[in-house]
Formats: sequence, C-alpha cells, structure tokens
Amino acid sequence: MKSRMFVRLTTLAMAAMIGAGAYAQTGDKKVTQPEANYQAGGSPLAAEQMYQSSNPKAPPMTQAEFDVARKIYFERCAGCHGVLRKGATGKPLTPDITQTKGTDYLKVFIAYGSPAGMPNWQTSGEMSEKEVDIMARYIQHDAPTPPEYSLEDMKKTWKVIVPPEKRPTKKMNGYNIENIFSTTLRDTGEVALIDGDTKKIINIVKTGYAVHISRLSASGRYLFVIGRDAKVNMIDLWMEKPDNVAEIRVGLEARSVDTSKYKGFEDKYAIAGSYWPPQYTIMDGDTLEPLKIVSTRGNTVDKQEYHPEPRVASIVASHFKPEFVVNVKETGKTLMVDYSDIDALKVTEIGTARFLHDGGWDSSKRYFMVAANQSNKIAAVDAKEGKLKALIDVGKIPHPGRGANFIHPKFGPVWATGHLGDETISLIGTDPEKHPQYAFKEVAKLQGQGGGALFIKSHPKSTHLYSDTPLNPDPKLSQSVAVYDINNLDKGFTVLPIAEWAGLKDDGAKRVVQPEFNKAGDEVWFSVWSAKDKESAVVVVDDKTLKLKAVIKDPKLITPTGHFNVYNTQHDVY
Ligand code: DHE
Repeated sequence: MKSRMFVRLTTLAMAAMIGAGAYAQTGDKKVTQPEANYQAGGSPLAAEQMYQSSNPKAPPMTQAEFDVARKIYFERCAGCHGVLRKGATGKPLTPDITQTKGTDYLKVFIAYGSPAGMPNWQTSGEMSEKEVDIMARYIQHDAPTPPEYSLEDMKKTWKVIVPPEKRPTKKMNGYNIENIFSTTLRDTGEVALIDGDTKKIINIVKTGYAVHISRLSASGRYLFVIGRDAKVNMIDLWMEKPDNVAEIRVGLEARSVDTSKYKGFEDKYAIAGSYWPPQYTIMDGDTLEPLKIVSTRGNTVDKQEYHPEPRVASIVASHFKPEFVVNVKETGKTLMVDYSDIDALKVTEIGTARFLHDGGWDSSKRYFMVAANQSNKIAAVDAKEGKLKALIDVGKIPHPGRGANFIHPKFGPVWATGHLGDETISLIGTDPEKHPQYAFKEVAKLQGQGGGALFIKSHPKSTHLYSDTPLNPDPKLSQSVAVYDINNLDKGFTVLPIAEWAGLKDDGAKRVVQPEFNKAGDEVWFSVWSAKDKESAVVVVDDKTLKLKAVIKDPKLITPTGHFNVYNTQHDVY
C-alpha cells in the first residue's frame, strides 16, 4: 500500500513537471484518449530496415529488446513524437533530453501518462511492465533512421498495368460514373467501387494498405488513391470493369494525393505527399511515372528552427493557377507549387501555422481553408493572390475533412469545421465581397453532440449539415450523427442512429464515419466501421426526409472508412 502511494504521488508530480514543458509547441493542453489514439495511428515504418548507431551513454539493450521497442515505437508513438523523435504533436524524445531524465523517471511517465496528452500505456493495459521498461531504455538511444526514397527506388515499384495506348478510347461500361463511390476498405488494402444508383459493388480493387483518400482526375475518368504505405493506385473508370491501370510507391508512409486541374493541364500530372521521407512527388498523370521529387525539410514558421521531418499533410489542386497547394505539417507552411514548368519549378512559400492537417475549398474555390490542428486555428489561403488571407482561431483541434460550405441566413456563405477536442462546430464567413464584416472570422459556434468529430458535410442542393463523432468514447455518440437544419440552426440538431439502422449482427465498434452526398445531393452515405472480423456496412439516408433509404452489406465490405463520390470529389463539392 505504502509503495503504491509513493508511485502514485511520484507519478502525479512527474506528470505535472513533464507536462509543463511536454508540449512546448502546443501550449498547455489536455488531450482526451480518443485524440491521443487518433494521432498515434500505426505507422507502416515498423517493418522497414533502418540505420542504427549505438549510444554508449544509454542503458544497455539486447538486439531482441531493441527490435521489440522499435516495433512498438512505430506502431504507437511515431504519430505524435515523429519518426526521428524530434517532436511533432508530442514532445521531442532525443537522447540529450531523455538521458537526463533517466530510466526510472521515464518508466513512470510511460506507464501512467500525463495530463498533457501522453496516454497511460501500462495502466490502460496496452503495454506490459516489461514493455514499458524496454521503451524507457529505447528512447535514450539514438533514433533509428528509416532510409530515404529516391527516384530510382520509386521506379523499382512503378508498374503500368495497362499502358495508355491499350486503354479504352471511350467509356466501355454502362455505369453512371459520376455517381460511383470509392469506399476505403481500410484493413484489407482495397477500395470498393460502389454504383451510387443501384447500390451494388462494381469491383473491389487491390490498393496499398489503409487507403487514406480517393481523388479524381480533372476529367473524372481516373481515380487515384493513396495507402498509408505510400502506394498510389490509378483506376480507370472507363474500363468495362473499372480497375488499376498503374501503381507506384512514392515513399514509406503517406496520406495525400491529387491531380492537376488547371485549364490546359487537365489529367497531366498527379502529385503525392509523403510523411516519410518528408517530400512530395510529381508524376505523369497518365502512367504515374515519377518525374520530380521535392523535399520539405526546412525551418518552422514561428521559431524558424530547422525541422528534419516536416510531413506533407493535405494537397489540393488550384483552380486559379497551374498550382498544387501543398500543406506541410511540422513547419506550418503552405506551398503553392507551380507545375507549369516542372524543370524550373517555382514554389511560393506561405507561412501559415504549425501542424497543418486537413482542409477544403470555400464555395468560391478561391480560399483553401486548412486546419492547423494542434494550433487550434484555420488558415485561409488565397489561391488567387498566393497569400495568407487570415488565421482564424477556432475550437480545440479542428478536424474538417474537407469541411462543409453552405449559405447561412445571416452571415452569407460560410465554411464549417467540427473539432476533435471539443463539441463545437465553428462557422467561418467566406464572402469578402458581399459580407465583408463576417469574412474570415469565426461568426458562430454550434453545439454538437460531443468531441471526437472527424468529418462534416453539406451540399449546395441540401438544407442540412451533417457532423459525425466517430472518436467520441461514448458509443451512443460514435454510432450516430448530428444533423442541423441550415435555416434553423438555433433549433439545435437531430440525432440519426445510423449504426442502429445498419442492423449489424455483431457487437462491433460500429463507428459512423464520414457523411458523403451522392451526385444529385439528395442522399447521404455513411460508413459503419467495425473491426476486421466484425460485420460493417454503408448506410444511405434520404436527405429530404432524414429517413433510412438503404443499407449496403457484403462480406467483402470489411472496415469501410472514408468514401468519396466521383462527381463531388472531382468538382470539390462539399
Ligand atoms: Fe486521416 C484525411 C492524416 C487518422 C480517415 N488524414 C487526412 C488528411 C491527412 C490525414 C493529412 C488530408 C489528406 C488530403 O486531403 O490530401 N489521418 C491522418 C493522420 O496523420 C492520422 C491522425 C493518424 C494516422 O496515423 O493516420 C489520421 N484518418 C485517420 C483515421 O484514423 C481515419 C478515420 C481512418 C484511417 O484511414 O485510418 C482517417 N483521413 C481520413 C479520411 C480523410 C482523411 C476519410 C479524407 C477526408 C476527406 O473528406 O477528404
């Protein structure tokens, strides 16, 4: 009893001490378990060979212990602390810092966590006492460095499955291509192409692991997806049965892909951003041949310190210029990459705010609204002028996906984001011409169901706004969505019990993820995401009546997460 007391007090004292400086970059913040789990998503780097030097001042470890620790680190810790442990959304864990703390101190911290956001790995049962001891010693050694990834490395993985000259010259199927949905089957490394009209699966296409997003070429013919393992797949929707025509790996870990959309450059280039190595790659839009790799290593926007690992977060193609908008997380910079001459690449570097993540266009498609999530800000980037328009303070850890645009009865056109860290939805005015007094200000906060929100959606033809909360610890909230009547926002929200409507046979997690409209804007689709060995589904709601319209179930629909309607994704309708 006595010794338990001692440990507990020591833990709290330590947590307070470390907590104070722990998230120096992010300020004094409390992080809920879902947020921590979300950031700490597994990295595919765990399986990679790495360069390793031994540090004589660090406590000894056997090779077997080191291998265990490295695996745990990349599965649980790298998302927050960074591959090189130089600090990302979590604090730096380099040997100069960790060795001064010592093994005992670090063990307690890892076991019990901190109010600043470090999960309690041992007391939550996720790590054993032995694993905690191994981790405490591991982080006092130099961080293993994964290899770089060159043009030659990429070319070794590059496959043109159907060369352009052998592809159809016209659409060879009877599908209404614009209403196809590409649904990520996260844990099987596939996407399901679903016919939005008949709700039938057209094809299950092999991709990289845990596809993060789907994006369309300007013409709408090609669908591009990127896996967490940085594998890009290019799917031709004109084929009799749409399938892969090319693939490549652009690195070891990645999240974003897009294609050139500016007039005269339609379908010409694709671009993918990687987490590791920190770089972006411009590829041929017909074959995925890698053409140009650009590193994002550099100095942070605020303290102007060098950062060795600035990950590429969201990428989007500008409609105003032949430019890609590339958002770099750790340095807090938005790069306007002019692709009109990729041999003389011109990049306009716009300082925004640190920890850029996801975002989308306002309804005019001139302003890119990107969440600097751990800074609790939205940066509005003017794609016409190539300038930062505004940095807007919002709630805790904004997470818009691509956000939602609608006309507010009072404030005019607004763009909305939900938050991971609180229950609010922020509305930001986006019309500097007719509503200048509201433009690029947070004009209202709606009360949502709770924190743990990931995606929000509306449609020009709808009068509803949908917000999910899949990461809320309360299953009632994670398994339902909130819907607002845009013309009566003061009325609050209606709850739709999406997971219950799915009628799944297993008692799975049934997290309801990502509202997505069909092309006509009269249906909203949701994934009901359970574990790999449990039944999942896609639920379709009638947007006018808010009643259940269809449930799509199939043994092949395993772990559905994000889904993307072809027309809406191609034209940035959200
Ligand atoms: Fe995502 C978008 C990164 C966890 C599903 N996610 C994005 C984008 C980034 C990103 C940078 C923007 C891409 C773009 O627009 O070009 N996501 C990350 C992470 O780093 C994080 C926090 C942890 C991780 O290890 O990956 C993470 N994301 C998740 C999930 O846990 C989700 C729910 C399921 C999964 O795939 O693992 C998830 N993220 C999504 C989806 C989008 C997305 C569906 C696209 C939203 C859209 O509407 O465009």
